[in-house]
Amino acid sequence: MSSRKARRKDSLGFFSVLDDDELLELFVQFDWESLRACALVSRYFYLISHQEELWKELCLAAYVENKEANFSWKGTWRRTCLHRGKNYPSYSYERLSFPGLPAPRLEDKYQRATMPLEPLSSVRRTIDRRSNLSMEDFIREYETPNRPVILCNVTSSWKASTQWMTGHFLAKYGNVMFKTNGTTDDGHTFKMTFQEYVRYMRDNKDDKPLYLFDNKFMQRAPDMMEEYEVPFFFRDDLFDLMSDEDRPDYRWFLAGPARSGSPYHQDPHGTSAWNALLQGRKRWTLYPPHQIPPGVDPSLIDTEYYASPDVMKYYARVHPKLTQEPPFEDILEEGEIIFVPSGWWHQVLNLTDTIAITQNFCSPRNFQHVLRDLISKKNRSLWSDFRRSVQPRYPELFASAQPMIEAAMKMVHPPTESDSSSSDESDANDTSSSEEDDDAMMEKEVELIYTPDSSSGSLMLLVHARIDLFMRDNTILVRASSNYLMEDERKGTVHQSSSDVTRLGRWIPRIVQFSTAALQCKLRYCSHHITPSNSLWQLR
Ligand SMILES: O=C(O)CCC(=O)C(=O)O
Ligand SMILES: [Fe+2]
Repeated sequence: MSSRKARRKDSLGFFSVLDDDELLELFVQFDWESLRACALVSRYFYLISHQEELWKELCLAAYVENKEANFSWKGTWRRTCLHRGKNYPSYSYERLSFPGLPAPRLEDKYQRATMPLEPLSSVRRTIDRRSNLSMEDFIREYETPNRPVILCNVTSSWKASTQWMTGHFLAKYGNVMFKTNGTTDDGHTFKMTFQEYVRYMRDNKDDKPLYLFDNKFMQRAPDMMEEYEVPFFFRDDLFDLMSDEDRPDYRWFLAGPARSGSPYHQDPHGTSAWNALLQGRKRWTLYPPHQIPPGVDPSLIDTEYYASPDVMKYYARVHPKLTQEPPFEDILEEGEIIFVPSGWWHQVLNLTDTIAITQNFCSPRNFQHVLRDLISKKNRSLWSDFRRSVQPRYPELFASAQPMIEAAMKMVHPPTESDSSSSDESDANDTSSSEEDDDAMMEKEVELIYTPDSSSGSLMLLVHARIDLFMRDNTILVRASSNYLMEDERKGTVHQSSSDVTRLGRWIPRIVQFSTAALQCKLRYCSHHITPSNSLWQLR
């Protein structure tokens, strides 16, 4: 065994059969007390249990109960989480590093969080950039042929162009809660005030920073609606004929620090979009609809909105090895607007702190793309609501799209012998669904137990953790629970915790291989009054 492997095994014990990604998926099951305790097991446990993404998950989950309003950023996700605990003694220490310890995945994450962005901050610009474009020219040269373009000198009359810089914006909207792209444990969007978000933007060390991404900003900050306007190129929007409740989400306020961004995706419902940048710089990469970008997993396109790696993962792993045709690429500068045509794949990396506003729309030019998408995605209520609202006003658009509508319908519902007709009316009324049978939980498949060796010192942390695996439909579910007892000055204290059933998958087969053995894991515990750097001398 190579010495690197041996060192890893020595520090991880039985857990060394799991690779770093698998360990992270396991550790994400723990509550904050377990995760904090794990740092004292060994050097490798320390490294894993200090991963910010684990603490980020815990933070987002914690603020469900706390109604999110009290969120206060403390410089790292770990500190933010721990310092909200009532009994946690607050002391600070330097985070340890173990240069000799091989932890390839964790090192990759660190590399993504720290790699300089300068080399990505200039690019051969391959998207047209136009000033003073007329509506006619925009339609003829870009919208009808479905080609991207960057528009200059459009936002200068907006209040937002001078007031939506973080400083100004903070003064006016600092106390407003905005939605982020984080999800809480109960499936809600994680929100925070702009003030806290700015503090987070300034000193986070994430490789995949939380992105402020709010489709309801106008409800909490209605003044913002007066501070920008839809550019005249994009005012034809057939979705405007639907009620606000019925139409799909279509406008977002976006703010994010360097390294945040949007992985490759195609915008929803076949719409086109415009994205106006009020502060900062964004690197855009686009591919036409038929060309699946490198890094996108074709097997996930139908089920995942982002079937692609995070933006920084893309730049660290995929970008250096690009062999296929280069994307259309450019850097959107402050005050510019990019037009993203229907169906185009696009990815965005924020190169600095950024503030932007974006809207999606359906005009007579991308109308057929939208229809095809609404029909093919089998979103029947949206399709029938759209048709009910738009057809009376634009009968000629529907008439000219009729052959396409019929062809798309046939693709979704190939006619069977018993079908005398396959009219779209019957499709719109079809309410059949494949609902999950929630009671179909099958029996437990495997139980893993690890217990400590009780001979390693007077201060002991006993950990008994249990991982239950379930099969439901074709998905493996995991439930982790742990209880432990600290024999220090808090003698007799028993903490119990259990995390929710979570959908996982990849690491299970590896565990199942040796599931028959009980896992023995030596834990040495030092009182939390001793800083980890003092205590770790005895750890492997
Ligand atoms: O991160 C960005 O600016 C791009 C956002 C985007 O593509 C979207 O909202 O669909
Ligand atoms: Fe998009």
